Amino acid sequence: MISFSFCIRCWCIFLLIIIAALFSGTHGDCDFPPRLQDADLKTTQNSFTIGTVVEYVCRPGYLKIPGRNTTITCLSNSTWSTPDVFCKLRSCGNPGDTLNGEFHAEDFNFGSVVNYTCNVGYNMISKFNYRICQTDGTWSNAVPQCEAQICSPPENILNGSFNPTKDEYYYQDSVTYKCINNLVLVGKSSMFCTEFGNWSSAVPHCKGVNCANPDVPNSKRLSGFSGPYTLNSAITFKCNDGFDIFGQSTIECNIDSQWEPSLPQCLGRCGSPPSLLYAELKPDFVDQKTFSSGAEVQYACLIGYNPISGKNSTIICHDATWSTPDVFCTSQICPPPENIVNGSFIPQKDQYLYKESVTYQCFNNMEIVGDPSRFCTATGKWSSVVPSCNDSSAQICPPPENIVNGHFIPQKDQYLYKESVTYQCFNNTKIVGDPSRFCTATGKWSSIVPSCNDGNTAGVILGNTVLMLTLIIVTQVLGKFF
Ligand SMILES: *[C@@H]1O[C@H](CO)[C@@H](O)[C@H](O)[C@H]1NC(C)=O
Ligand SMILES: *[C@@H]1O[C@H](CO)[C@@H](O)[C@H](O)[C@H]1NC(C)=O
Ligand SMILES: *[C@@H]1O[C@H](CO)[C@@H](O)[C@H](O)[C@H]1NC(C)=O
Ligand SMILES: *[C@@H]1O[C@H](CO)[C@@H](O)[C@H](O)[C@H]1NC(C)=O
Ligand SMILES: *[C@@H]1O[C@H](CO)[C@@H](O)[C@H](O)[C@H]1NC(C)=O
Ligand SMILES: *[C@@H]1O[C@H](CO)[C@@H](O)[C@H](O)[C@H]1NC(C)=O
Ligand SMILES: *[C@@H]1O[C@H](CO)[C@@H](O)[C@H](O)[C@H]1NC(C)=O
Ligand SMILES: *[C@@H]1O[C@H](CO)[C@@H](O)[C@H](O)[C@H]1NC(C)=O
Ligand SMILES: CC(=O)N[C@H]1CO[C@H](CO)[C@@H](O)[C@@H]1O
Repeated sequence: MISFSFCIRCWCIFLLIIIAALFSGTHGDCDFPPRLQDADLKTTQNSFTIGTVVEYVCRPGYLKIPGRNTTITCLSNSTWSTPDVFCKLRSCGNPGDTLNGEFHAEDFNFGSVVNYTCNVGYNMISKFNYRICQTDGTWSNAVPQCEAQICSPPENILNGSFNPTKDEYYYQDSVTYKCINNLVLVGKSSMFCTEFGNWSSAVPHCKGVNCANPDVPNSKRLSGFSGPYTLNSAITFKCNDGFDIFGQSTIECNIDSQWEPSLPQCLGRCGSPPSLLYAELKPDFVDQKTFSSGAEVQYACLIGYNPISGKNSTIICHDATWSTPDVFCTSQICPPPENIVNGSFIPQKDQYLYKESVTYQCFNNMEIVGDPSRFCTATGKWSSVVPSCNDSSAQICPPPENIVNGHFIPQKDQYLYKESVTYQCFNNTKIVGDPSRFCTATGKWSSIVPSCNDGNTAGVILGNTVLMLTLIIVTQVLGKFF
């Protein structure tokens, strides 16, 4: 019994001791030491009384920094002393350069991934394009390798070849094509292997270029006298004297075997423009002696001629020849002139051209008064004034003059137009002059008065003449004395 009760007592004391120990423990021990990022605790203890020293070891990939304290101590106020920095990341060092490439890294420490890239035109041929810094301080795998881009040989071309020829070409290798004979290479002659593994330009081709020997009449050549004319061959022409050039004087053979620009022409000059019937050159062109091909001259209708609408009054010189002119002037037209009473005109037409004339005539021998001729003028009017026919049937003549030793018959007070008288002589005298006279349209008698003469007439005349001369002499003699 006693032992049992003792045991109860023992338990109680033990519990008290435990409780006391617990109370004092919370006062005297340190908590579990702090976890460090780069180091592990090197102890299996669970309680840490004041004064306990625990040690750390650097984790894999970290190195202990020499001289640094790796321990911490449970201090008297039940806290741990502050740990030193005693680990550092393990460095793998420079991961190594690669040819034709470069790497990118933040550092070379444990866990770093260093990426490798190839320069333009180079490809990664290694399985891994990176290296990792491992815990043991070495880099994973080998340095990645870059290899130049490969181009397969370029195409062969007809009638040409390229250089150099190889089984394979690398980035920036170039080849140059050329053609056989005088063929012209069309396209870029040189190309290079690109970063993409294709060639920088399309394959050129060879082409025969041969321009025909051109013929430009009336010219001579200043250059390019003889062929063959291949790409960019040039010829310069000069026209002979008296010819003008039309087009470019220098032409070049193009890739299509055509001359470019097209052949020039040497065209002759024209002389004076032709004279036209009803037109004259406009004054601007009158003084010019020669005209180049293509020159145009204008005509104007002469006075009395009018331009025909829609007709061209211009002619053009082409290669020393004037174009055929239109009929572009038409004569001025006059309508038929006025009719007249007791007369008519000839010729009778519907219309009359400039300068055409008509002649008026009177019927029944009637006298025409005014100008019987009229012509069509430039203004379309008739010249002068309309003549008229004087109806002289009403015209009368007085009796004609009497004559010595004669008379006329019939004797009347007045005579009508065209009535006639006949003179007769008496006493054996003879009539001198036209014995017949008639009454004219003007009321006067036609011709002159006749006279009557006998055989003595000559003697009388002679006697009279002698008397006259005597008188003259006497008068002159008397004049001298007075
Ligand atoms: C490290 O520190 C502890 C106290 O925290 C000390 O007892 C010990 O001697 C030190 N060790 C060295 C190597 O300095
Ligand atoms: C415990 O003591 C140390 C050194 O005496 C001191 O640096 C630290 O601040 C103390 N900690 C507390 C919680 O009082
Ligand atoms: C390396 O490449 C990886 C994956 O592409 C990327 O996550 C990393 O940031 C790169 N590192 C550097 C230093 O460029
Ligand atoms: C270019 O080659 C083709 C095919 O071989 C041939 O028929 C042609 O005559 C050649 N051309 C010239 C100008 O040599
Ligand atoms: C080469 O290939 C690249 C990428 O595919 C393309 O952009 C380019 O146009 C090609 N060059 C030629 C000349 O074909
Ligand atoms: C008249 O003829 C000339 C020369 O043939 C030409 O150049 C011009 O254009 C023509 N004018 C008209 C109005 O038809
Ligand atoms: C002249 O004309 C008038 C009027 O028409 C006519 O009466 C007359 O007889 C004509 N005279 C002659 C001589 O014809
Ligand atoms: C016709 O003739 C007569 C006689 O000469 C003249 O008097 C008259 O004036 C004339 N008439 C005309 C219209 O000329
Ligand atoms: C026949 C006749 O008439 N005879 C005449 C001749 O001349 C004389 C004089 O002049 C007249 O007297 C006549 O009568």
